[in-house]
Amino acid sequence: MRILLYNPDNGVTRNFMPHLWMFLLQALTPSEHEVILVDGNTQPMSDTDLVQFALDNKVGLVGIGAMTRMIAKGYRVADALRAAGVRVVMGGPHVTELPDEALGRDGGPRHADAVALGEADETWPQIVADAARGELKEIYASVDASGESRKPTLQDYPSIPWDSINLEQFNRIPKVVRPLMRKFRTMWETFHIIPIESGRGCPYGCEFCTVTGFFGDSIRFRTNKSIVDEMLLLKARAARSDGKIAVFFVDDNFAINIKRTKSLLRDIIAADAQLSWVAQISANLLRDQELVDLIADSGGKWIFIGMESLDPANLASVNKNFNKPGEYAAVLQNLARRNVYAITSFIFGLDNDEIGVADRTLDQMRDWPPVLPVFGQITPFPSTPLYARLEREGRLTRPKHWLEFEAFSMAHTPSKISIAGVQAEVRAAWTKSYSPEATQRALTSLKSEPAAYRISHLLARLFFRGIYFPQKGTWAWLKLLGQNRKAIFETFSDVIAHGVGKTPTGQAVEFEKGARSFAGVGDAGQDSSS
Ligand code: B12
Ligand code: SF4
Repeated sequence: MRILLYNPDNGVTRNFMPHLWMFLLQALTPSEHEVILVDGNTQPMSDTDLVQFALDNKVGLVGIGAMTRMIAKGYRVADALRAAGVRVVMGGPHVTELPDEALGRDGGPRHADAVALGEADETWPQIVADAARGELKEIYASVDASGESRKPTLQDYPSIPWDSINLEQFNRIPKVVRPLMRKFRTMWETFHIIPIESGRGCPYGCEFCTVTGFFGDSIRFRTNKSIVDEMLLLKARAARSDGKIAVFFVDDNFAINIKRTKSLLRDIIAADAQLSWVAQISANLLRDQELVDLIADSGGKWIFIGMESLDPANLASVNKNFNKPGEYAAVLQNLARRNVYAITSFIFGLDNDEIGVADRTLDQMRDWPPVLPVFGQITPFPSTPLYARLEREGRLTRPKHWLEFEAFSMAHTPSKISIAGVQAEVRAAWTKSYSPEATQRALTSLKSEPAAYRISHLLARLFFRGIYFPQKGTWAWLKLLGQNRKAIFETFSDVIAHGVGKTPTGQAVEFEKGARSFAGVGDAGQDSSS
């Protein structure tokens, strides 16, 4: 049987990396079946085109996985496929939270032949076998002999064949630029950001989050070896191609068990498996100096920190008071000391927010090393404690907001500010954080660092701006580059003067293995990794 795994886009927000679930399910598919991957973010297709694609390729089963944001498109595509006689199974967080909606048991139309609830590592082979026999059931859930929900241990995690998977659709280097990259032998003809998970589960239970409900509060880890092997495969692939590969550890809190994380990072270093990586880690765990050293030495470049708010009352209101805004400056300095920087994520519209929250947040950030801030507004996702509370309080204005998706548009009434007020604050925060002046300030603060870090910030800032202000087409990009010409000119002048990997005072840095591998300078930092 030929299986199509499809990840819908929503036409508004784009993902910068492929979704792990597709590669994971592909790796878990028995070898007699063939799997095709289509990500709507990288291969946008209309519903009709996708149906034609499925029919042309004689697809026997389509698997659709979607976050809440993409579900409306997911349902539309599923409807079109089913109307053409193609069977559809849906999985992922949204249908797990609302299976009745997908199966048309809530009074609405039916969208899927079957749904996979929760983690599908164990149920997927069963779904495929049932579909091949023409005996697809409606609901698949992983349960033990007594009917209790069972979570995969991750101890027997499949090996994802990263060395042979066709990643062409996920290359981040625009097609028009690739010939130039080839001609000048830059080794940047391809650039892939690859998702790797090292564990699942989060015990914190923040009010707005679906993770504790979905993955559970007990944490499960893969073995260090299986993660290191995956990185070695990717590293070998990057070396074979004229391109780069970076890794996004998609764990919700990569350092939730610091001892385990340190042991993993030590193993990555010992195996020489370093690739540049990004991970999500909460600020409270980044006080640990040795952890930060290991992060840097193992290739860590950016740490995503869910700060949410700088107001302790807001944090308490969403059960996230393990975040301590008072320690952020020190934590960020500790990271920057090793040239590791933070992507800081904020949510506006929390119950204690008032007009001016954007400026108040940006004012506090001025003392920090340069960060990549992202701003959103609080969104009640189905099955979260937040959704239940707002429903009880009669504050949901669009209770099924996902069926009428609008980016950056609220679905409930905030307490001390209007919906329009929150949206204006989010806009102001993005505008001010990614203005050419803000980018120039960020790069100036890095002037004693090697140009590699300034290039990394410059590029990241140009792309991150696009999360809120989508930059579509060559003209939009040329305009953006023109607006930031001063920062671009200064960065490239620095490259010409000192090279990419040297500080203005001449210290050499091996970017991929962390800032402290100074060639020709005392190697004081290496001890933490042994
Ligand atoms: C990485 C990640 C991202 C990446 C992008 C996604 C990507 N390319 O991987 C980034 C950082 C860009 C991102 C952004 C956002 N994200 Co996000 N993200 C994640 C994260 C941390 C990991 C996803 C992952 O790979 N998990 C591991 C895989 C193996 O798990 P999985 O995807 O759930 O798949 C398993 C099952 O669900 C199932 N399955 C999944 N699909 C399918 C399909 C079929 C057919 C079957 C049978 C089974 C199946 O099988 C898999 C194996 O068991 C999750 C949290 C989490 N731990 O999952 C949040 C999460 C998915 N994100 C979330 C949110 C809210 C967002 C944002 C809206 C945040 C924001 N406010 O901006 C944005 C939206 C992005 C957009 N494009 O619009 C929510 C989604 C909640 C929901 N109900 O939709 C999650 C769950 C986190 C949370 N706090 O609740 N995200
Ligand atoms: S927001 Fe982060 S820390 Fe809080 S429950 Fe979700 S994954 Fe855990």
